[in-house]
Amino acid sequence: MSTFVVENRIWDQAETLPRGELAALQGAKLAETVERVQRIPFYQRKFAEAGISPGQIKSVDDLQRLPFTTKADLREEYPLGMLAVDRADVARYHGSSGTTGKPTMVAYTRNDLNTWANLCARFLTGGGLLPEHSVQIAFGYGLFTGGFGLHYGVERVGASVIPAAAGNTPKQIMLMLDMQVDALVCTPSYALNISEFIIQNDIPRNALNLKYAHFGGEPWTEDMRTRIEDELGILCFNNYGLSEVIGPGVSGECAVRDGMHISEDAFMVECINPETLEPVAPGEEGELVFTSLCKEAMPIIRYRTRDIASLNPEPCACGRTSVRMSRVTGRSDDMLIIKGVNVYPSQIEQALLRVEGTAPHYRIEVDRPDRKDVATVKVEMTEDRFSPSVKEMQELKDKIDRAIQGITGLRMNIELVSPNSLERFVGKAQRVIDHRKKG
Ligand code: DLL
Repeated sequence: MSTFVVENRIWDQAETLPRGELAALQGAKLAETVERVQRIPFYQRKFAEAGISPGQIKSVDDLQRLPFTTKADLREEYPLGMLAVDRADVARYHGSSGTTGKPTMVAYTRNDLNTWANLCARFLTGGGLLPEHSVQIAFGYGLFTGGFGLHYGVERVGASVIPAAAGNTPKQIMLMLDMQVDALVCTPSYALNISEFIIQNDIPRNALNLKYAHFGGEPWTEDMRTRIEDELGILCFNNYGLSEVIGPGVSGECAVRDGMHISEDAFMVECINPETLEPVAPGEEGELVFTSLCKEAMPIIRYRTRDIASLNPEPCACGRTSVRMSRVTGRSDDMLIIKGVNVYPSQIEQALLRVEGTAPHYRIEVDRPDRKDVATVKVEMTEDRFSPSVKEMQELKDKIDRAIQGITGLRMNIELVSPNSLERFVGKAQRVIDHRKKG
């Protein structure tokens, strides 16, 4: 465990606004946003279809009268149908990491970039960043919002950036050692690779000066946090965001680390039942929906993220007044339905991390031979458990089988594979291969 202590620090006063003041501010900004989106033909149509005129939207209570926006809508408007400003006023473009086809392009004005840096500075400050720290950013720098988003957030705090970008793990570690880096920023799955490299190469942990890390960009579990914290002797913080909404900076953990504070002065959040589209109760899981309140270039109304999480409106010990979101348990489009049971890759991860002798590198393959779903989990053994004894291998498989069954209620085929045999990822991990036809 880390001996590093993160003191409770708050970046700006908007984080602690009394709820009443926040609602008034949100109402005013919502009305402005609704006016602004009238410059976008897509929203003109949507508002007309819903029979709403912008002047009718005056307070936060009117949010639910507005139409939803989906990923499919954004695809149809590719590349810049959702732009609410002249192209001359755009300062930067990014794109979301689409697994297939074209990315979804997003745009920022100068003011948007300023807002974004401020939002990233908030969660970074909440999670330990001080102006005297140096931060290694091992996210991709490119269309992906992770690299540049965090980069400007770190600079906004006044700390120094080492823009290492993703990949080349030996070099990452060389930099971390030589530059005595204080904090690491990357995806949790890439952090796992970095940690693995450090262990495999017998690099003494005290040669590193690393104190904490900010991970985001993909789902991860509490067990994964414990694992990385133990291996690297650091504190790990979770932060969340998506390009369509702004990028990283939508929410992040504070020193209490009990949920991610949503920057509600910049976004309104809802949590809905993805089937009925009705709000779920606080604490209940549902799909997160965000409405931007201060974006100029690409304001967005009620964006259905497909991310499944729950909201906690209880006040936090840190003094921030914002609603906190739980970890994202999965994206509704990553959810597997196996024999009629809903399973998220994060549940498998949780099970595997609880079985000694397995490395947290896994792949889930699903197929449907003879019209019956069959799920196979390929999991790497750790070096010390890799054994020629059939009996030991069988015992390990049985343990994994029981752990997965305990969490998902399902039996899956377990395939043990040798250490270091599964592909490693430097950005977002791809852990599921579904051979069944979708649809
Ligand atoms: O991943 C933005 C980001 C970059 C956030 C770096 C945090 C750090 P996209 O590429 O558009 O943007 O992917 C967004 O990634 O809808 C979630 O499904 C997932 N995601 C992002 N952060 C988390 C997280 C960036 N902390 C999609 N936990 C989102 C779980 C996350 N899932």
